[in-house]
Amino acid sequence: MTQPIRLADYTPPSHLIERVSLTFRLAPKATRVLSEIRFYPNPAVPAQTTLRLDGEKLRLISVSINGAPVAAQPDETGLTLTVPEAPFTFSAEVEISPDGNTALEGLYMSGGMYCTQCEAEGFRKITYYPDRPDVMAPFHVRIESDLPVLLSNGNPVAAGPGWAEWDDPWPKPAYLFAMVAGDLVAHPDRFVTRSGAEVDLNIWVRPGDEGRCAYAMDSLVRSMKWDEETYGREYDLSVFNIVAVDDFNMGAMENKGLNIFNSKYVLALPETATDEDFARIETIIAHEYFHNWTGNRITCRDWFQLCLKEGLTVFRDQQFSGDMRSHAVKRIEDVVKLRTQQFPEDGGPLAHPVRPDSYIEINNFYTRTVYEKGAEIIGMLKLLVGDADYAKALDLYFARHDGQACTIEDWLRVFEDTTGRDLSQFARWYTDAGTPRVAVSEHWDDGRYTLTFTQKLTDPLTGQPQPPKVIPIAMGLLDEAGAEVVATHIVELTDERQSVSYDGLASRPVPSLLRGFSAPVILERTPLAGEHAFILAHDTDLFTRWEAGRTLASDVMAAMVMDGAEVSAEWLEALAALAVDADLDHAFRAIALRLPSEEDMAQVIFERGVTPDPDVIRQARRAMATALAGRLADDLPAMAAPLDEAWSPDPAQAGARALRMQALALLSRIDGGAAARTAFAGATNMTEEVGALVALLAVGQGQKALDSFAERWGDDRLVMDKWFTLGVLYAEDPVAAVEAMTRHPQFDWRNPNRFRAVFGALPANHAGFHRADGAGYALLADWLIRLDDANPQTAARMSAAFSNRLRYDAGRQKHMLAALDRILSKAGLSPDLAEMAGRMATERR
Ligand code: B3K
Ligand code: ZN
Repeated sequence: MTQPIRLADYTPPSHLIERVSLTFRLAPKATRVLSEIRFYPNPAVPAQTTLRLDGEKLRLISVSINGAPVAAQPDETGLTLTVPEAPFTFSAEVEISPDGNTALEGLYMSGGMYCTQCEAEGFRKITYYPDRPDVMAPFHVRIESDLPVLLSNGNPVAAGPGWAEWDDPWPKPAYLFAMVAGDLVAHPDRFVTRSGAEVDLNIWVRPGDEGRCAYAMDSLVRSMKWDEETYGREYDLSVFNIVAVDDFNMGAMENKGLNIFNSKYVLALPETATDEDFARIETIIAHEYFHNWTGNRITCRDWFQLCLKEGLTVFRDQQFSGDMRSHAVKRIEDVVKLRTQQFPEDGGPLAHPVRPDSYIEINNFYTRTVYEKGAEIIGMLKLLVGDADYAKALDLYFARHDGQACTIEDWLRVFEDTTGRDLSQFARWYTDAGTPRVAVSEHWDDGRYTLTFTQKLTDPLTGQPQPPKVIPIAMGLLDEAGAEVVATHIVELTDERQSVSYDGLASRPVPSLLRGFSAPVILERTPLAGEHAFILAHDTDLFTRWEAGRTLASDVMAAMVMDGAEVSAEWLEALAALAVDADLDHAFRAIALRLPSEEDMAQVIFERGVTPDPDVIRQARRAMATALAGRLADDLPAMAAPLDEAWSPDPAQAGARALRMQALALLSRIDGGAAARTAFAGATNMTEEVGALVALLAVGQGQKALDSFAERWGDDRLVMDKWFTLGVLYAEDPVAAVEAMTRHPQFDWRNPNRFRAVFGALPANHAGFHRADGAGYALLADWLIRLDDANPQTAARMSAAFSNRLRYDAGRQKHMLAALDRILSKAGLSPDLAEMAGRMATERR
């Protein structure tokens, strides 16, 4: 087993780099990479005469030091050299085969173009180098190829027939290196920074796709402007290039001046992309752009500090999307994602601190915890210090650390220096894994209302108790008429048990707790009868209103599943009132009408000490939807009627469409799918087309529509990914559906988008994946084993579907464990998948 890397073992680099010069002679099977690297001894450490360079899967042609050839013997992971004590120039020539690179890390080919992905440790598959983020250098790159478009980081300096040169003046770690060569066309634009610098913007795509870039470009321009206005950050090169590629392991990559994107997050037209796709494009474009400062100008000292750039950049993209759209709805969406994905991660075998202290494969730590919980920590910090000090601290962060590779300690010190606060207790959010639980009890006594909060913190992996954290609880109090008697304020919890009292109240108030989800915790509180419905109807905070509706729905579903209860009339009335409340924003009504997912319900029921039965959950959820549709029967036809405006990506219109699609889905529960069939036939954009299709599929009426969808969109790769997903997600038997999909002529399992379309949908079909006979688990294991040979990173990431094993009954657990054991016994298993499957298989209650 590969040995873990530990944060405690960090040592600074022996050598630093003054500048790097690279030449690429591109050929699919035999690309030559020539490097010239000017090293100097790191003044911060004792002088050393040994230099270790990382390098993997490279054919070494030659090495020289200061022009003199040296006989160097590489091993599996790199090269050790004896070097002078003074500065020296290291030169090497290596050969690599981008064509055979199916792992999509390093230099690889996608659809006839060359492209790169270096984060986290892909540069070592391009040439020998100290491939660690704390070694930063300016890069000069020459590309030789007959392909018409040759791109790298920084500014273009010169080009001729068959070659181009680029220069990136900003010192950067190798993980931000990028190079692209291909037959590409640009969707161009221009941006003038607030200090007057002109920037050429280009989105590069394959010929034919240039008409689908307008929304991504518009998002980029808005992001650039927003970062100037909100954080005072300007762009710092004369060009900013984005390239869309079809084969990509994740969403996108923030390489300096040359972002590389999964084409799914660039290309969009109303006919081919849903409103959700548009929103995701906006967010991801912003996220990668924002990395220019939070990630690139200020980077991480080592990969344990990944949340330094990711948590902060996610927080920034969430702020941006909130500013562009509705803050409340954005917050609700983010919290749903956090609770569905991050909370279970933080309570299961894959739990780790936001700043982990060890890893085997760093790619396995690009997790919800590092990203989304990392962003929650920034949000809490901002609430605790206030907006003005947050802005000051950020200014200090940029001024103090520009050009450096930093740690979480550096980040927190900036806030301590700005505010004078001691953040040592707050720092536990970075070092301690697990979702805190906060039990709330209350006492009413003649005008005095007291709330007592008790923190319950346990290490999810060891079961040991943890010391209390700093937890900001945003709250207010309402009177019985729904008027706010105490406005929103922050109660800062620091002790294990802490009380807060409010005096002089005329009557017992209703508390509105954790407004805006001010901390990523689980509140444990027994509400008084009718309280959720009251908050849902009256609270001034939209998040808390939604939360009350969500809790009410979970309670109803749990009672149906656990005690065979009926759909509750209280819930129906409360939700129906909200559904037709014209004072509320459409997007909010749409999201409030969404029922908790089957997966969410499995977790809720498990937490109540009962083993979830996926089939029973599915039945209960359907019964609730049908009852809600019945209650709203008179209103649904009008709510589901087409919009009479020309399509626009505008958030208000997208919100109206979302509500319409919710209504259509409910309507199909009671009209046999009639309205959805009409909507599908008449759809003029992808949101309506998919929305109507989903409404039909969810009631078992969608097969014909699904077939006609494939006929219509057979030539469109991104749209066909949706078809592959929907065919599995809504199948009564997704195992059979997946088997059929994998035999489809367009099923290309090496393409991560296509693989994810099918095998991401399988576990998302909760009752189907968790079939009692284990066939869902076995099928996923078969394909992960196959994918692992080609693409370990994506195989490892998708294996997390097995992480909730202990939630289920003994039979399912046995089948899941068998699937994991089969993965673990595969000959030649990658360290990536071995680490993930190993952690999941060894989990004990
Ligand atoms: N920084 C990249 C993620 C790289 C993942 C490497 N396995 C994208 C992002 O977070 O912006
Ligand atoms: Zn990022």
